[in-house]
Amino acid sequence: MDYTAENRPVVSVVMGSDSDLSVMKEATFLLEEFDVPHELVLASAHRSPERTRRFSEGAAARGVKVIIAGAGAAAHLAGVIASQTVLPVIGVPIDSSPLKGLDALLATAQMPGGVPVASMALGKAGAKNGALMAVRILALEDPSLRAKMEAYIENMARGIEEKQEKLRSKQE
Ligand code: RP5
Repeated sequence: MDYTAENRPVVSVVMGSDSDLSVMKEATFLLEEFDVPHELVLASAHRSPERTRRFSEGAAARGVKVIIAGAGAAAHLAGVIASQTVLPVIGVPIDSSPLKGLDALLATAQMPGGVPVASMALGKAGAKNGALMAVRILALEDPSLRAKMEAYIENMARGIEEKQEKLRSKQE
């Protein structure tokens, strides 16, 4: 990612391991679709705590407005980041463990009172919704982004109408 002023990331997509990329790229695809400048960051709450701390404490000063953090297993990444920044943190639990993500889901959702993490669904749907949630937050202060989100929602509804039409014509 190019860190020039006009291209500074406003969303950080953070993941605990490069093995999470196949899930978290769903978030970056959507941010690209909405033309939201973003960055992809590797930081592990357990394996690189110092790097995670530096990222969390420095993100707001770099112009980042929303953080999406995906991790699997004992997924502390989103919570640890949320404890070290005032930015909104969206957690994406990843189904990368023998417990198939139940561990990550609970670790992401069950934050103690005082340190909020907005937990998404497990896996790719969660990564996708994490990006959409970030766009909705940014759209509060950005009318052009709000218009894009409205168009996205209308387009989704149109897709259902079209699929319904296809189903109907197959049944005839
Ligand atoms: C977590 O442990 C990561 O977020 C990943 O989902 C999981 C496994 O990591 P690797 O052993 O594949 O690097 O910290």
